[in-house]
Amino acid sequence: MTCTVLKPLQQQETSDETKMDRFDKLVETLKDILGPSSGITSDDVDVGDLMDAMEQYTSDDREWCPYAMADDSRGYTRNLVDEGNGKSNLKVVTVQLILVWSPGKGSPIHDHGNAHCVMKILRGTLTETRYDFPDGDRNKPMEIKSISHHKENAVAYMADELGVHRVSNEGSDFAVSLHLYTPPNVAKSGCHIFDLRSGKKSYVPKCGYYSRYGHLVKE
Ligand code: 2CO
Ligand code: FE2
Repeated sequence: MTCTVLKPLQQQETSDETKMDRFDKLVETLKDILGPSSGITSDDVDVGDLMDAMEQYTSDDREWCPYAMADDSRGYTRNLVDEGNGKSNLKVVTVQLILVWSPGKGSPIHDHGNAHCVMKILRGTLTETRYDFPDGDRNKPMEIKSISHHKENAVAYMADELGVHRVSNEGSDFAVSLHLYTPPNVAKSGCHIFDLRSGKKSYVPKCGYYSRYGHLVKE
């Protein structure tokens, strides 16, 4: 198995197929939990069940490494793990991504397209800074609402009701996280990013993927 996020010495081949399957099982479980959801609105999703399933998984880098493509020329890479159909309909109701965060870098301040975002830290620590949605008419710096440090194996939730956020990796090595979005509005229609100093909002029509199912696409 090749893995770009870990240094060669940190990589270990494993012949333990049961262990190798645990991450993929989590991805399937998360998709199954969303089975009865309509996929049209985000109202009928039990976020608690999704968070519980993520809590129960203990990160093992050998399991998720094939998806985790690192590129320190970028703030972070977005790697598609699953575009899921719920078990009871054929509509895509969720997208699961592995994000690889370059040391000392982070995302712009962004919204989440009126969808649920559940995130689990697979490696390292991520810093999340939340802000209120800026008042559209006023040109003024965005105010920090909270700063959290999410450690390895922690699970966090974000949605537009809670404001907007920036996620960054203040550590000295790559950090990795699993993100589930439902409905997959950002994948379909993009998101907005916000300027810290003015609160000015810009539309980003496509939040591309760096890899899909373990294959580089560098969108
Ligand atoms: N929402 C960001 C993205 O999908 C990652 S920050 O965590 O919500 O690119
Ligand atoms: Fe986000």
